[in-house]
Amino acid sequence: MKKALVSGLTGQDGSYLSELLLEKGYQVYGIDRRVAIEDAKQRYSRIYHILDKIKLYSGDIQNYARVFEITNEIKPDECYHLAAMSFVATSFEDEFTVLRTNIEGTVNILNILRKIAPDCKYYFAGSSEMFGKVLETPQDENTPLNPRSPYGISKCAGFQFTRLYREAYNMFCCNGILFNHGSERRGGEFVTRKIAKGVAEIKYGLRKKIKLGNLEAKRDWGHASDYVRGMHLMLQQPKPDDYVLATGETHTVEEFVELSFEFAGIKNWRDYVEIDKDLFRPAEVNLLLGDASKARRVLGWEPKISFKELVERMVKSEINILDLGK
Ligand code: G4F
Repeated sequence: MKKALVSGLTGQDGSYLSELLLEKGYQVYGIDRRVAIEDAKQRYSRIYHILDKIKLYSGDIQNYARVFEITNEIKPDECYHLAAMSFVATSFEDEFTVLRTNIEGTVNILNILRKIAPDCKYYFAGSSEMFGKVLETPQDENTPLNPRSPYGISKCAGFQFTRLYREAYNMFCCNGILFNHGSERRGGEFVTRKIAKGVAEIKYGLRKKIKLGNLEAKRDWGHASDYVRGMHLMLQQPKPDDYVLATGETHTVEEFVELSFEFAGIKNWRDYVEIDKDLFRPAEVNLLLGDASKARRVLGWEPKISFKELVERMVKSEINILDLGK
């Protein structure tokens, strides 16, 4: 039985990846940062259905000694490093937490693997946010990095460290460069979930408006369940490498809003959306559009869920939650 260690297992991607690894017969271990929420159903909402099949170790990736202990006990065959402070807007407010979690946390894991599990295959969750103010379109593995947020800068550092460990220590280290991906399990602060939830609440008369920032930004949005398949495939190749995962389509935030209202059966969406200047970022990434040809060619990866289906699933899921609560 292969052993996989997943940091960030309780998050959106971690939950889909764990399901996939369990299906494939892996033993799945997670590093779980303690937070002061006592209700396990709420805390582990995304993984509650698989909690008895995985093993969670309490720890923080910023704590070298603890991660060393955990890794030493498991001796994983594969390590998927997903844990991060992943919300771009907050990264402008609290740069220091981003640096510690996203850079120091990543170097901790890499350094520990080098010392006690050098044959472990390693995946780093790189991000299209690293392309920032894009220098070419579409973006692929050769597009220069040009980040525009503390989060983007931190991901560039993690990306470069991952490459460095591959080249300097001959370790099996891969970078995924993942474009935006949402799902029914997306965190509430990201724009897709915020819109889907807001639209469902408007439908049920629970609120009148959704406050949003920049509606013109363009993103390449896929479904997280497709992207975790790509992560796993990267670690099954004969050689480590870096891969873009993206749909190859870009849509504005406005299109996401418009379609969400349409799926909820509400007309005249503009009547329900208020633009809030405070939700604009000090520096915005205006356009992301990925070219995943390499992943298609080498990994045989391709996304199955379209933009339209992603929006439909997210809106319907929020409507269902409210239906169940009635
Ligand atoms: O949903 P977002 O917060 O995602 P963002 O910034 O693109 O980052 C996500 O994708 C990255 C991959 O490129 C990941 F690495 C990262 O961890 C995260 O998953 O914002 C999307 C767009 C932005 O342009 C933002 O300015 O939506 C715009 N937006 C407009 N109104 C808003 C809002 N974003 C949020 N979160 N909330 C708003 O009210």
